[in-house]
Amino acid sequence: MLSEKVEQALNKQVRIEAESSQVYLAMASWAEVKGLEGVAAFMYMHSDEERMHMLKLVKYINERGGHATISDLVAPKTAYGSPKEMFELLFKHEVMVSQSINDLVEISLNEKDFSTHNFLQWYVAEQIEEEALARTILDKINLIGDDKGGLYLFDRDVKTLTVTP
Ligand code: OFO
Repeated sequence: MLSEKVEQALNKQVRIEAESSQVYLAMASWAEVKGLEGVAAFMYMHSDEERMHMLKLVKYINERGGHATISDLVAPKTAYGSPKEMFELLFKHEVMVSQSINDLVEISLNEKDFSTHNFLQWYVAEQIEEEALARTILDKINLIGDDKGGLYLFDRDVKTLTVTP
């Protein structure tokens, strides 16, 4: 059985993962409209992954006798000044998600909920990957600068960059 504190914190994470999915979806749509097909494909795929992160939490909460609640979400930004600005936001977003997972791990330990602590290790590992990927992409974007040819090649190759869901 989940304590109220852990249940609340897990439900907060359900919302954050759902918002992440929306953040990536908004980025996918913007990139598609701007003709960045590869970036759009990457973002659509990532949006699906975030939904999977959310569902995994929903199932876990309900399995442990809690109730996963689905709430309304904060609307994501829908336009960006440049691909660079978009990827900077993505990186910041993932750092925020990591922080939230870390807080959750701390709560599970304080509540002596070792099952939840164990369950969360998957998210801890996932965030290491996601942050590293976001940083790699940002480095590439910074290297490209204003070079249109570089952006074309980046768009072609970014589809191959992925994290394991
Ligand atoms: Fe990209 O964050 Fe989920 O876990």
